Amino acid sequence: MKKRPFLLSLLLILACLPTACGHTAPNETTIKMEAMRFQQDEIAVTAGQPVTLRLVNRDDYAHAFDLDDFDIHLQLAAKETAEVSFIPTQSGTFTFYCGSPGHEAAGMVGSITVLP
Ligand SMILES: [Cu+2]
Repeated sequence: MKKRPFLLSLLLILACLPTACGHTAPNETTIKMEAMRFQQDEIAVTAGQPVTLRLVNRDDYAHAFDLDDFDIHLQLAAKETAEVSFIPTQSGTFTFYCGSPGHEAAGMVGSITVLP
């Protein structure tokens, strides 16, 4: 009996973790660009739900974020942050990359999976 309040609060904390607490909007994902890499290179979102991608360029040179399948093309100057919002309608796995010359070949690629 004594353990119940503890368990209950633990459950509440766990239930709170994913999105419910409102610190971060659902489906908002931050992708940091650093040292010629996307630090988050595997992203999963849900079809039909609005998604906001927040791109943070931490390098001292420009990067780009290109997601051809959704016609998203962002240019980020050194140390710049940009956001893009869209609603993915088709499920599948799509590739994003940095369109700056040579960056994709150097490893600036990732994938976004849209779950049905
Ligand atoms: Cu780049």
